[in-house]
Amino acid sequence: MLKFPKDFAWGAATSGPQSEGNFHKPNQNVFDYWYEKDPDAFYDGVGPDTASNFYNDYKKDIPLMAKAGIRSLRTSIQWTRLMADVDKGIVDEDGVEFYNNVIDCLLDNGIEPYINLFHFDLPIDLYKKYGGWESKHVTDLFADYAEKCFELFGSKVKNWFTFNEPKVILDGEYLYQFHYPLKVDGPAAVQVAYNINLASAKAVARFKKWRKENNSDAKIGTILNLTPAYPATNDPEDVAAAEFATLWDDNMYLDPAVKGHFPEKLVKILDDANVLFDSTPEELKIIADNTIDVLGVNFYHPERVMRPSVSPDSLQDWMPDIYFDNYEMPGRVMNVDKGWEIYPKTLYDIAINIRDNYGNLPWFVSENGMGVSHEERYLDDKGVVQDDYRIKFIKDHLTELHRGIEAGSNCHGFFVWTGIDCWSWKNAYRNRYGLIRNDIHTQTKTIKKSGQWYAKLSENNGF
Ligand code: BGP
Repeated sequence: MLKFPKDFAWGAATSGPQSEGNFHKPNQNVFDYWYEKDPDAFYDGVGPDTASNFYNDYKKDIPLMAKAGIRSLRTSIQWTRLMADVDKGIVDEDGVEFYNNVIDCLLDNGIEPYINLFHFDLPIDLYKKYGGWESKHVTDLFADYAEKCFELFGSKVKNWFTFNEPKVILDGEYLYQFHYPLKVDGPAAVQVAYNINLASAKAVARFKKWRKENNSDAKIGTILNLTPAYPATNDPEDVAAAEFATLWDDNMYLDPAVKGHFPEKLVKILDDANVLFDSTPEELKIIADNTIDVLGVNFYHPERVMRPSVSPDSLQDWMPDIYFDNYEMPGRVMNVDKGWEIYPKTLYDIAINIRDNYGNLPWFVSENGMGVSHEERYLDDKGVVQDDYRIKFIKDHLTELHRGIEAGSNCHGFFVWTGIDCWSWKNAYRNRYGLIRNDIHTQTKTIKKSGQWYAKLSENNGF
């Protein structure tokens, strides 16, 4: 039996936009806006306007999650729901009431709320007016919104997070065109990465001030999808490519958040390429002074890297692709539905990296899970999805995580993605991740075999 440390947090993660549905929301985010323009891209019987109907169903959904052993729930507040006016920072009373009710309901059901403030859901108005994360003004608006959240819900929430996966904002919105505004602009991506780090540090600064004034013992962190890059071969060119990929994809966010500064090697590379972000000494001081208390790590698959195939001369503008290429390892174990390699050992490597290179900061797995399509094929005659593949996936990852903890890494929780099947940015409802099945046409929710297993896991603090 693998036992986890005392008070280990067994949780699940979701986000506001992926679970709530749009009901009575005063503002549109980039996804609502895009969905209105191109519904087919995000629709699979149900779109983000309904999602998993958590807005209407939370009073039923939360006890069901408790039944599946979920003792902590990470979700996000939607900026566009909380604020009546995102530009002026005026709150919407219905939004405030909704999040208050959700937090109360979680606590009443013995579930600890972990609240994230930004999960890809930029208010479209801030994009149209200011250029979104390209603008430093938006970093101040974000800090104002964050402060409102601390004031409104801070007496009940002990775990706050600023951003989910900043890297995906760059990849999707500024490099590889899978999130709105579908740009290809490498230099803008560099500035966006800097601005998001700045916005996060500004929110942390507001939090620390609020915490002091209110004598609170709450914690703040950020959520990163870390994927240490493994080189395809030992050839120095592949090794250098993997080193750049780790700097660009991970350390660009991890270092400012934990150490208070950007990695020097990366700064030099960007400077040499004439694409270094615009910064001021005052901003760099905000970043230096406002490091996080705790780190959330989302982990799904490793990153395998080889030397680049793109030559700088073939591009009009700078792109990170001139330093590395992704590589598919022959013989890899795959989740074929999602197209992701399954390689749990990376979780151990992440644990050791945080232990050795990031001051053994407290951290937890803030997302890990397996997306599978057409799960109705696995329904038994009682209507329960027999998802043994998901149990195996989680067990294999927990085994590696446990090894990392035994080796001294300071990990205090594991949050599966996700509690109840939810809508996805890229896949709508094609791949399901939940411990609880959602029949999206009737919004009927039923615990899967993995949910029954998770209940025992969290009860026994191990398996
Ligand atoms: C993470 C996101 C989640 C979630 C998950 C699964 O990157 O933080 O929001 O969607 O990935 O990925 P997908 O939905 O693309 O299958």
